[in-house]
Amino acid sequence: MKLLKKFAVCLFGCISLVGISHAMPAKMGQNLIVNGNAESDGIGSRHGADVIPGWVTQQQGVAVVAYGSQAHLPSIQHSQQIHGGRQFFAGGTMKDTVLEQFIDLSDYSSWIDQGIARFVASGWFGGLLDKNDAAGVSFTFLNAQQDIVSYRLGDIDAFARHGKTGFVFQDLTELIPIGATQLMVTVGFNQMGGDYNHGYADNLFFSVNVVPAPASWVLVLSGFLAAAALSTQYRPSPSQIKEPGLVG
Ligand SMILES: [Ca+2]
Repeated sequence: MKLLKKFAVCLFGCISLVGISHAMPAKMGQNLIVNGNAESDGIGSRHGADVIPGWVTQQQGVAVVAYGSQAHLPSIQHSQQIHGGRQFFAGGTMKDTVLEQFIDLSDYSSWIDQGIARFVASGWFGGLLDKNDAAGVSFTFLNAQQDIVSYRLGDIDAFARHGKTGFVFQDLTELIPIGATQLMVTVGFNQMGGDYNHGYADNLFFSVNVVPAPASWVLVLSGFLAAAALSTQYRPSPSQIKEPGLVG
């Protein structure tokens, strides 16, 4: 009888939580960055693109480059290591270039304003051999008063890449500041020398989740010890990647 009672309580809890999850925005947990993977057009050139879907290109210098398009650039093998698809972003022909994108967070206000919304941000950041050109991304949260809280990933220099051409993964999970209504995503490419900006970026990712993740709650209530594993299904951390996007 006791067991039946416990089961009924658990079932009620699960049904309630499923009900909550249904009320959540459809994109909860999904990547909200448009064209964060540089795959939304077929440019694939070393030169700057006039238009990159999803992004405002402040100096029109940022290039969408095809993996393996030139011998010294990141290869198809690099792409296979990081699931990079056909193309990546490069700083291009301008010394310092920027991509910018705004993401509306108002669909998530109920959770953000309770302090229970967290974000997961990640990306692959790279460069060429011993050149210190680097790309980094700032995630800047804005509220109605334009007060800002900012986080940054990337800026991987040649030392961090062991002097190899390729990409290094970085990720970050934090609570979204209470009151945030908008996110500004700014990708900066900084050239340190030479005649081409070899700061690279690919697979830029930003998602919103609730703390703790509803799926984990259901599993905990159901008594499954696997809950912890499921709730950390986001992305591998750098320490889990043996050779993070760097080929010989
Ligand atoms: Ca890509």
